[in-house]
Amino acid sequence: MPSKLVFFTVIVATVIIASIALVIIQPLSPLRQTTTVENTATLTTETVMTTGEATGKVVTFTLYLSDYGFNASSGGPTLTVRVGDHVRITLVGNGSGPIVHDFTLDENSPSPYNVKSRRLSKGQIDTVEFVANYAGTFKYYCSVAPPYGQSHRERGQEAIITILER
Ligand SMILES: [Cu+2]
Repeated sequence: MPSKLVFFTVIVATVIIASIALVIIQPLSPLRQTTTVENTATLTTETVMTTGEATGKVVTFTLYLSDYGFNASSGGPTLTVRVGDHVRITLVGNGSGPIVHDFTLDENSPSPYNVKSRRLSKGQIDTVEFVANYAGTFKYYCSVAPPYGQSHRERGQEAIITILER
C-alpha cells in the first residue's frame, strides 16, 4: 500500500511539475517573439545605417546627346536613383552638324527640379549635378527647339528619371 501511495504521489507531482513547466514556458514564447522583434529592430537599424551611407552617394551616368535622343536616336535610358542621392550626369555632345542638344529636368518636365546643362555640339562635354531631393517619376528632355518645325523633345528626345523613396 505505501508503494502505491508513493507511486500516486510521484504521478501527482509529475503532473504538477508539468503544469508549472507549461505555465513557465508559455510566457517564454512571447518572450521569444519579443526577441524576434528586437532582431527585426536591429535589422531596421542596419537598414537605416545603410540608408545613411547611401545618402550622399554619388550616382553617375553618362548620356550621349544624339539626334534626337539620349544614347539613342530616340528616347533614352530610364535613370533610377534614390532620394538623397547626388546625381552626376556627364553629357557628351553627339549631334550631327551644327545641331546642339542639352539635358533638361525642370518645371516643364514637369518636375520640381531645375537642372539644365549647356547646349553641346558634337564632342563637347558638360556635367550636371544635383541632389535628388524629390521622389517621383519625371521626364528629362532636350530643350532645344529650332525656330521652325518640331522641338527636339517633340522629335522624341525625352526619357524618364525615377527617384525612388527610401
Ligand atoms: Cu536636342
